[in-house]
Amino acid sequence: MRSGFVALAGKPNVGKSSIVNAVVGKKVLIVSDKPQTTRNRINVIHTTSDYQVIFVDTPGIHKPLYRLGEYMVKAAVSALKGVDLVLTVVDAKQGIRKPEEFVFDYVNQSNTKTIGVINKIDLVDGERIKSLEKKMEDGLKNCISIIKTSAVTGEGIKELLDLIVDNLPEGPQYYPEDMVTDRPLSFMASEIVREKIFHLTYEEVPHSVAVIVEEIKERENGVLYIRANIYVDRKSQKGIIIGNKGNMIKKIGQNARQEIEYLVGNKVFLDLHVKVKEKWRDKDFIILNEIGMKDDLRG
Ligand SMILES: Nc1nc2c(ncn2[C@@H]2O[C@H](COP(=O)(O)OP(=O)(O)OP(=O)(O)O)[C@@H](O)[C@H]2O)c(=O)[nH]1
Ligand SMILES: [Mg+2]
Repeated sequence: MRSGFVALAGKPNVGKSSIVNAVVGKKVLIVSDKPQTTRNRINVIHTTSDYQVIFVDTPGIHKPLYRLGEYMVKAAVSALKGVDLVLTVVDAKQGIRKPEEFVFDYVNQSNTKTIGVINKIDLVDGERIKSLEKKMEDGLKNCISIIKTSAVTGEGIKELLDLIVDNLPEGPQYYPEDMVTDRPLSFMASEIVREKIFHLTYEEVPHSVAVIVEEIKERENGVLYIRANIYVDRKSQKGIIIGNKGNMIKKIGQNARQEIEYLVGNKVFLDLHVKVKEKWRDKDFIILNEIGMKDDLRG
């Protein structure tokens, strides 16, 4: 059996989480069109009878403005060491400039072998892709190959997986074969709520939101009860999240509930509460850290 850990590295919004979802063939990680969607390291496990690939998804590497951002970049950079392979992802449309070179520097410093991934090729022409390939070859010192993908059309995704597996060492099955992520249900549910907020709100609002699941329990009628707090960092944002006559919170709740029901294969009652925690991104950003650690109350 081949097995190993494969970390994703790249600027925010290049499609790291989308690529992982495309490779494993199901939506495990949250995705949005806004940068800095992913805030924590999350392992996604893909097992067959021949191999086990553990994808280590990471926050986008950027120049942080808040302590939360510092934490995110630290989580991303530290994930590049001690893995078997790094996928260095760029967005074909955005190209390779200073922020990408900033990412390349971290990948080079990690001394881990890397596959360069040019993603979003559905958005550009062949000439552009060729020039990016050259820039990637020059910029990444331990680059073993470059591959072109579209996480949206699926182009190049199978080739990427084959290339990853070919470059993994022989090793044990680290996780049970039916395990998809190392994070508990409480974390995955909070992520789904946060994703819906990312999809429905704009500008600073999505970035000012943290979601923590406080309670999960199965009720006697078989419904899974989930209580979560949505934290915003300013009073005015509480009104935006609740919306006119509660329309926004209702929409967030409906969208998130449907997806959590699909995930757990059970009816869900989602009980959302909005709270203000002033400037949490600089003071209490650590709460984000805890959500992954909290016991999964359902077992
Ligand atoms: N057209 C196109 N869009 C893509 C592709 N891959 C991802 N996207 C879109 O790009 C946006 C960002 O995708 P994510 O997967 O959230 O990006 P990320 O790199 O994980 O971003 P962070 O978590 O913020 O670091 C989403 O709107 C995706 O739908 C692609 O191959 N083609
Ligand atoms: Mg992401």
